[in-house]
Amino acid sequence: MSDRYTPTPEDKFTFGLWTVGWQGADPFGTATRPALDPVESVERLAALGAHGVTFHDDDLIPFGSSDAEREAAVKRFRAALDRTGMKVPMATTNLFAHPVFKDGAFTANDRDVRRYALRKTIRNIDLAVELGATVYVAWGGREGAESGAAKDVRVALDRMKEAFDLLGQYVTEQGYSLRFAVEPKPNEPRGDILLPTIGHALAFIERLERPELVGVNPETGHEQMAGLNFPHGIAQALWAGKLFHIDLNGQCGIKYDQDLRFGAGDLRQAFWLVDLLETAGYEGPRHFDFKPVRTDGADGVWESAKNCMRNYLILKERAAAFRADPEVREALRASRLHELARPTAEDGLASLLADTTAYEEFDPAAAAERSMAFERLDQLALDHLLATR
Ligand code: XLS
Ligand code: MN
Ligand code: MN
Repeated sequence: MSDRYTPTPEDKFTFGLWTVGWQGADPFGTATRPALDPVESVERLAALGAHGVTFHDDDLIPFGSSDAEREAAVKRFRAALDRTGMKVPMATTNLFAHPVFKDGAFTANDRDVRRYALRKTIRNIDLAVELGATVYVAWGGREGAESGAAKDVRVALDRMKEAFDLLGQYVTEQGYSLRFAVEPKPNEPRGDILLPTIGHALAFIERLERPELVGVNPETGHEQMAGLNFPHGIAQALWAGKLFHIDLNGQCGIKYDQDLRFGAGDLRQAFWLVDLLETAGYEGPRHFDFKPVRTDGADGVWESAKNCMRNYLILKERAAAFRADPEVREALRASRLHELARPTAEDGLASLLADTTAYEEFDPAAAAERSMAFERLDQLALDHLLATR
C-alpha cells in the first residue's frame, strides 16, 4: 500500500549492497541469513522506490574472482541497473575484510600492502566511473591501532595523505569527474581508527594536494559512538562545503556500531538532521548504511529498508511543518535566531572599538537577565516531531 511516505527515485534514496546484503555474522555468531544476489537487491530496492545502490568492490565481485568472473558479475549487475533505472552514485573499496588488511591499507606498516591497497582502489575507481559514480567513499576501518608503539600516527598520516594525493592525481589524469569522501569512525574494528570524527577529517583534507577533490561521508552512528551531535557535525561539514555524501542510520548512544535503520536510535537528532539536510541545500543522495537486525529473516531486511526511507519522509514532513508553523516563527524570533544571523561587527573593527554602547555603557547584568526562551522553542519542535501539532 502506498501513501505519502512512499518514496520515488526523485527522493534520491540509495543503499549499499552490503546493507540489505548483510547476512548477520557478528563477532559472536555466524550468519543468520543466506547470501543475497546483488541483482535481487537492485530489483527489490527499485520496487521499493529507491534511486540507486552503492557497493564495495568485493560486494559485487567476490575477492579473488578471475577476470572472466569479474566481467560476468559486472555484466549481470549492469543489466539489472538498466532494467530498473537504478543509479550508482557512489562506490567504495573493501580495504578491511581480507586478513592482508589486518594492520590497515593506506597506512599499513607494510609498504607492499599499501601499494596493493592503492591498486585495488584504483581498479574499482575505474569500474565506479564506468557505472556512473561521482563520489568515491574511503572508510579506513583498519587504519589504526590497539597499542601505542604499533603505529606512529604522524607518519601514518603522511602515508594517508600520500594515498589521497595519488588517488587525486589518478582521477585528474584520467579526466574523471569523481570526488572522494572520507568516512570518519572512532573505533571498530580497530581499537582506535585514524580520522575518527568529522572534525579530524576536515582538518586532514586541508593538508592534501587537491583538497577540492576530497570531502566527507559522515555516518550518523559513527559520530554518535563518539558522543558527538551528528547534526552539528553535518552543519560544520556543510559550512566547509565538504558534505559530499552521507551515511544515514540509527544508533543508541556510545557503544558498538549498531547500524540500526534510519529513525531508530536518537530520533531527535534524526529530526534535526533531516531539517538541516532539507533546508541547507544538500543535493546528494540520502544514502542508508544500516544493518537489518540479525534476528530477522528476509522479511525484516526489506521491511527495514523500506522503513529507512519512510522514516526519512515522515521526518521531512514533520520538519517542514515545524518550519512553517507561525508560532515556531514567533518562537524563533523570541529566541533571537535572527540576531545570530546578523554579523557582529559589520561596521568594522574601528567602529566596534569606538562604540561605547558595546562596552563602556553595556550592562552585562541586564543582558544576562534576558531569557533565551529555548524551552518553548524546543517543545514546539517536539510537538511537531510527535505530530501533536
Ligand atoms: C563501517 C562503514 C562502512 C563504510 C563503507 O562501519 O560504515 O560500511 O560506509 O566502507
Ligand atoms: Mn556504521
Ligand atoms: Mn558507513
